Amino acid sequence: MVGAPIIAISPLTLVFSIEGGNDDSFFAIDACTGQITVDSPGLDYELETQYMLNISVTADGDALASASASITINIIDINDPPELRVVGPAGTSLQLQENSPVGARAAGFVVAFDAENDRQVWNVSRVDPPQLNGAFRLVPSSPGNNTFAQLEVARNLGSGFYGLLNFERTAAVTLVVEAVDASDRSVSAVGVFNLVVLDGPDAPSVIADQVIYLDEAIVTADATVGELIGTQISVLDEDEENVTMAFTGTTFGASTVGGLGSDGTARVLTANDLQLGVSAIGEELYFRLTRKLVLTGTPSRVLFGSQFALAVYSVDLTATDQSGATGAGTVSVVVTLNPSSITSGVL
Ligand SMILES: [Ca+2]
Ligand SMILES: [Ca+2]
Ligand SMILES: [Ca+2]
Ligand SMILES: [Ca+2]
Repeated sequence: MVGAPIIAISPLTLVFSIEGGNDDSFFAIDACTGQITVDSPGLDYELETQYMLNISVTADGDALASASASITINIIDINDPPELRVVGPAGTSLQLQENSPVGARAAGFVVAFDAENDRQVWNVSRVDPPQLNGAFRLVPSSPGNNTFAQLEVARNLGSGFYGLLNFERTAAVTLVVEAVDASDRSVSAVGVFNLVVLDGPDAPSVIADQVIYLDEAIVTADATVGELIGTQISVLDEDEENVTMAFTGTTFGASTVGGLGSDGTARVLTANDLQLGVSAIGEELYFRLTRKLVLTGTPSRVLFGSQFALAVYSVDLTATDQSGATGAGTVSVVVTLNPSSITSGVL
């Protein structure tokens, strides 16, 4: 409804019509009551603030008994929500390098086209995959810029195999973005946009929580340098580079359980007791111990998981790829009781 009905006074039946000023057909008039109404959408204060309609009223269909009046319709401005879209380096997606650190910004902009140039409070309200929820924030591209925002890494997402912003695992991310008018929180807009994760170098990752089991019968026998012993150690380089691996220190310390020393003290494991050799090359690398650890004395025996352990060591490893990127990790080396050494009363 636009204003009150047009008033015309006559004892005869009156017929109202719009004769001019309605070029875009935004308005209609009720022929009987003279009530003007909006007839089609698209009224926009930013495009046209005022319309002048020429209204005619005719008595009983008698064209000679008619009058006309010019009616002014003022369009009242309201606060429009912004139109959101992405302007990216290659179209409508943002782009961000995998393994990006906190504060890194994606290429491209989220743009808020707002009729009133209102300041927007930006919010990344949802991310898919969900493990990236809370990973990003949107910030104005420059201080005071109400139109252009950039996506920024908000927290440490890690890198390599365990990284959350990981091209090899999730190259496409979906963002649900909200822009709320800073001065009127009831006015807001939501957009759904794509973030393309770009491939970058990955440091090698020593797979976590690995346990290397060495049988007592092997480690107590004479050493044969170069012989592969124990279960494998897995390292993964997502770029499929070759990786070399080394012990991080020369001494790994004492066993956390039991002991291997003849004097009853826990035997300290050193890098001389073990060596690392490659047993396979590919995206996933397997290293195995290649030298024997010689046990002396009568060790104590402790239950480790489902097996009896003579000793449990924590061994730090450093993996280095062809680009020189390094990854650190720790594996447990467990010397397990060989069943043949079980005699009654020993345990
Ligand atoms: Ca606005
Ligand atoms: Ca990766
Ligand atoms: Ca990569
Ligand atoms: Ca690499």
